[in-house]
Amino acid sequence: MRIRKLIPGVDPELLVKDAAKLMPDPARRNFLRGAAGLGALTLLTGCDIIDGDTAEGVLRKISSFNDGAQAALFSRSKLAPTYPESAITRPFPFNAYYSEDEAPVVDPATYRFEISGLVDNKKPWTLDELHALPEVSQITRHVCVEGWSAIGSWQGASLGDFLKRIGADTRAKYVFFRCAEGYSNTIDMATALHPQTQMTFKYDNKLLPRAYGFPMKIRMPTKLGYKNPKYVVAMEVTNTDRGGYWENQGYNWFGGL
Ligand SMILES: Nc1nc2c(c(=O)[nH]1)N[C@H]1C(S)=C(S)[C@@H](COP(=O)(O)O)O[C@H]1N2
Ligand SMILES: [Mo]
Repeated sequence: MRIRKLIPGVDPELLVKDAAKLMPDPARRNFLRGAAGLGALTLLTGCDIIDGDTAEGVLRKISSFNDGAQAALFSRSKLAPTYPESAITRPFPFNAYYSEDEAPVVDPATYRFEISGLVDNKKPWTLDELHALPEVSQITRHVCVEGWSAIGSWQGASLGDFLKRIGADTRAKYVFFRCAEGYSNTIDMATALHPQTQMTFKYDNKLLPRAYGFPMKIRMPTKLGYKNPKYVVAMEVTNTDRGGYWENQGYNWFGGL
């Protein structure tokens, strides 16, 4: 533990409170809130809070500590809960950083799913080719950080199987997705290979409506809503973190549930 000096102009109590909010597990959160102070923060995160760090820098260190902790705890075999048809939320809510009438319109005839990076076969995929992949289905809960959640029914193909089919290097660290309107996400390879991670073409057994991401979204019931990209047009398998729309604005990178 090496705290040499407090950050000038920053109230240590407020900093600890902010840090507590970023903690993934309640026990640690409470420990921090329980007046343990900056020393406890260093103890818990192993972050060396040194002279000259800004408050933001400290919070960023804790956030990346969380990413690491969450990634270490993430189990490829632990499944998100599934639900019966009767539990489906109707109508399913729309969410994006714009209103529903501004959602991108993708032409199915000219659509190509572009593949790049650490992959043997980079051939772009047409929608018909994607629809011919073996179908998997899930009824799972989508959780949005804006304070709502909803149970939906999604059908598509297993992303893990697809990655193996195209000869992706599954030892690579990340998979990056780019969307029609410029939204994006980078996810960790363990989540990409998770058995419930789905390249989704249908909602409730019908083609994905425009609002829900036509022609393809990536559905990850182990991740928060903002990590589930809609209108996906390109994928890159990479060892470089390409960030994401909300991640770049400070949302937790791992975004696990
Ligand atoms: N391309 C794209 N994907 C996106 C978003 C977006 O704005 N653009 N918003 C994310 C957020 S914050 C949420 S909660 C879900 C909402 O998905 P839904 O409209 O199917 O409920 O999409 C996620 N994926
Ligand atoms: Mo969200």
